[in-house]
Amino acid sequence: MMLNKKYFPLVIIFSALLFSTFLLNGQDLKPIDIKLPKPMFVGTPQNIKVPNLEKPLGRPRDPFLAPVGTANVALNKPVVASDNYPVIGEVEQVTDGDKEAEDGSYVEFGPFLQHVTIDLQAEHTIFAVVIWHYHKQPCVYNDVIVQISNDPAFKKDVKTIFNNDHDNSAKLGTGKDKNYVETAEGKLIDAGGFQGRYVRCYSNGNSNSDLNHYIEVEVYGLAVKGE
Ligand SMILES: [Ca+2]
Ligand SMILES: [Ca+2]
Repeated sequence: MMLNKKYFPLVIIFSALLFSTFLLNGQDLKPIDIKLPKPMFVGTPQNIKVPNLEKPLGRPRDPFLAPVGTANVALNKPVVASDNYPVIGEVEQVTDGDKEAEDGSYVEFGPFLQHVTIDLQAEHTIFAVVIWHYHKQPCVYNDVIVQISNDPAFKKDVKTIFNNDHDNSAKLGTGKDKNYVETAEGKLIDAGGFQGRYVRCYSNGNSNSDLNHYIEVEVYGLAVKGE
């Protein structure tokens, strides 16, 4: 059967949508390209007893759109940690590009509230931060707080883009974000296009132990023009 001619414009529009980038507010947007590590478990864990836990999506996360050219600007960038002597691994592993769950691919920091700070080495407009704490077994990290600043000490000009510290035990303000189960997908946090040179991530132990882990942190952004 021949396609009726009146449908041709629809076919053209549909094809254009499929093969073009998306356009929003005059900016070309494209899904950011996140390379995922091999998953170590499937399905929804039922045995994690944590309040205010986000219901797993049950399917892959939707693509995240950001301006064309947005890339992981944290790769191989310097990292400093509140715990200078990791129990296992090295602080550099936070940005070394290895996101696999195997032993040897994570850095383990001591108990209580700890943080890592990534220096992007220039101010960037940041659209998303993706965090893999640990994904060998399902677990939930406590007091996950993610901030952006131009101040390496995070004393001023601080934008908090994620905070699930519901009881303000970290004393950085009460957070309204949900607890979540770690998976190979990592946790994607919408950074809202805030600008800054430093990204800091907090945690305070997890549902399996009181230790803090990082496999990788990616920061999807664009360098601020003129730098
Ligand atoms: Ca890594
Ligand atoms: Ca808390």
